[in-house]
Order: sequence, then structure tokens, then C-alpha cells
Amino acid sequence: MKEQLELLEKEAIEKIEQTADIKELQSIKVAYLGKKGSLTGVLRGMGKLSKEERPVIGELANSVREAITTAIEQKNEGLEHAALEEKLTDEAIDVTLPGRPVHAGGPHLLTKIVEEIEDLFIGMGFEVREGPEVETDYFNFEALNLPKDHPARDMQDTFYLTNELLLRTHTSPVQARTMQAYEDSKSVKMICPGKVYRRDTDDATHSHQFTQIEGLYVDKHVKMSDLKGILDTFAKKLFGEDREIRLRPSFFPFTEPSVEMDISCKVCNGEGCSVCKGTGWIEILGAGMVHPNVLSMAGYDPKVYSGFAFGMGPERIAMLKYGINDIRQFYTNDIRFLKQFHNA
Ligand code: 2U9
Repeated sequence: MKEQLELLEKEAIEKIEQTADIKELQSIKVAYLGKKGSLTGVLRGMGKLSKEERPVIGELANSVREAITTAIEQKNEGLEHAALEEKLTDEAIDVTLPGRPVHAGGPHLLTKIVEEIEDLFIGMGFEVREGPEVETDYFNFEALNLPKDHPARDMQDTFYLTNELLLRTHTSPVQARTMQAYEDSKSVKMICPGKVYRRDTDDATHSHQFTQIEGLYVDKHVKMSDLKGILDTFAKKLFGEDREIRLRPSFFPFTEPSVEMDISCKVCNGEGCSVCKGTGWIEILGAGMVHPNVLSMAGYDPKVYSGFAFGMGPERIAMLKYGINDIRQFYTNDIRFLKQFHNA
């Protein structure tokens, strides 16, 4: 039995050293030291030994168990350490490697243009107000001197939710609401950006939904020259100090007199080219002195109060500024188009 125990120890130690797998190591432990293990098997024969031999074999058996247990623990430690090393190398992060590019988004070009224009007018003392896109027929049309069945309504056809509710065709109702809200007629100096709707078929220059920024200044003694001053400052700040503006007579139901504002063409500096269709001028916005009907409907006495108003389309301004030839690109969310302006 002594030889058996020594052979068993030698054999166990060999197997322990050869194994490279923690699981296999576990099965070796069971195979040798387990309840049904070979060491236990040998020891079952202890009964046949003489009483002299029993303590000797008993001690040898314990030292064999010790030796095998120690060998298994050391091997296990070694294997766990090796596994950790491997894990550390596999998962080692080479901090010198460049990080994964984080694609930072950016404001949509339209948002940038609207905020740029807002900042210009805030700088001239205008407050920014917003209002509902679903409007009543009264505030979208009647309050703007467009009574029911007025032909000019056809130029601003829109989407109706009911006979009285519609998607606003301009942001003017916000100005009308603001004036109406003032019990005692107070001066109003505001701009109103926002989405507006027209029942138009989308093409390169028309979209059923687009953006507008309108402005209104109502107080005592507001004159056309005030409007011209504000518009000249706006144009020079947005398009460049070297740009000239010109006002051309026009018509809007809610302003009288009405004008279109042009700026001198940057490409040909006023000589005339394809961009300005040979005119040397590029139309930017419409404006005018607030129509007395609009003032009185809002509770302002047109003999005491006067005002000017203007309206522009940020898409058009962005298309001019960046040479964009199709208004639909603002809404089709093509990242190749949008990301061009992230750092613009
Ligand atoms: C009130 C009184 C008057 C707003 C104005 C324009 C001229 C104008 C166009 C710009 C681009 C429409 O989207 S567009 O084609 N708008 O030219 N808008 S005056 O006049 C007002 C507004 C509110 C109470």
C-alpha cells in the first residue's frame, strides 16, 4: 500500500502539473481526493493492515493528501494568475490610441440663421415672442385686414382643421394677439419666428411648411424712416457693412404703404449677374407701416399710434447666404447636406 500511495502521489502530481485548465484541475482533485477518489479507495484497504503498519500508512496517506492538495492549490493559483494576465493583456487599452470619434451634432442651419437674426433684433431692443401654429381664422386673417372671402386669402391658402381653425400662414397672428392682449394700448416692439404653412406643392422654392420671422414696432410717432433705419442696420449686420438696401413699393393687406427690401448683390456688387438676374439687387423681405385697420382692430387708435412691420423667410436668406438651390433640402434631413453647416 505504501508503493500504491507513492505511485498515486507521483501520478497525481504529474497530472496536476500537466493540466492547463482550472476545470480539469477540479476533476483531478475529485478523482484523487474525492469521496470516490483513488486515495480514498486505497485507504479503504487500511482495514487489512497490521496495527503497526496502520499509523505509518495513515501518516503517509495524510502527507500524500497534503502534497496533492497543496499541488492543486498552487496550480490553481498559477492558472488563475495566468488567466488574469491574459485577460489584462486582452483587455489592455492602449491609451495612446485615438478615441472613437464622437460625432457631435450641431444646430440645424435654419436654427442658426433664425438665432442669428433674433440676436440682431434683440440688439435693437426687440423682444422675441412665439405663438400657436394652429390658429383661428380671426387672428390669422381678419385681424390682419383679410376679411372673410378677401381675394388675398387665396395667396395664403392653408390646411383647415375646422371652419375656424387652421394652420397659420404667417406669424402675424402672434403680433395681433400681443396687441389685443394689451388692455391699454402700450408700445409693442417684438419679433416672432416660427413655422408657417401654405397649401403649396413642394418644389425647389416652395414648401408646404416653412419658417418666417416677422417683426412689429407700434408706438406713438413711428415713421417710415424708422423702418428704413432698422432694416438698413439689419441688412448690414447680416450680409455685410458694404451692402446697400433699397425699398421698392409693394402691397400687403396688413401694411400701408408697403415695400419690398432688396440688398445690393454681393456677386456683382450691383452691376447685374445671374444671381441677381441682372438687376444688381436681391429681394430679402417685405415690410410696411401697419395698416390703420389692423391697429384699430387691435384696439390702437391709428390717429395716436403708428407702427411698422416686416416679414422674411429664413430659408430664403440661408439659400442666398450659402448658395443653396432647393428649399426641400432644409427638411429632408440628409446628413450629408446638414453637416456642411455644423461649423458654418
Ligand atoms: C401685424 C401687422 C403687420 C408682417 C409683414 C411682410 C410684410 C412680408 C413675407 C416675408 C416672406 C411673407 O414668408 S414670406 O413670403 N411677409 O413680406 N410681413 S409686413 O406685417 C404685419 C404683421 C403683423 C399686426
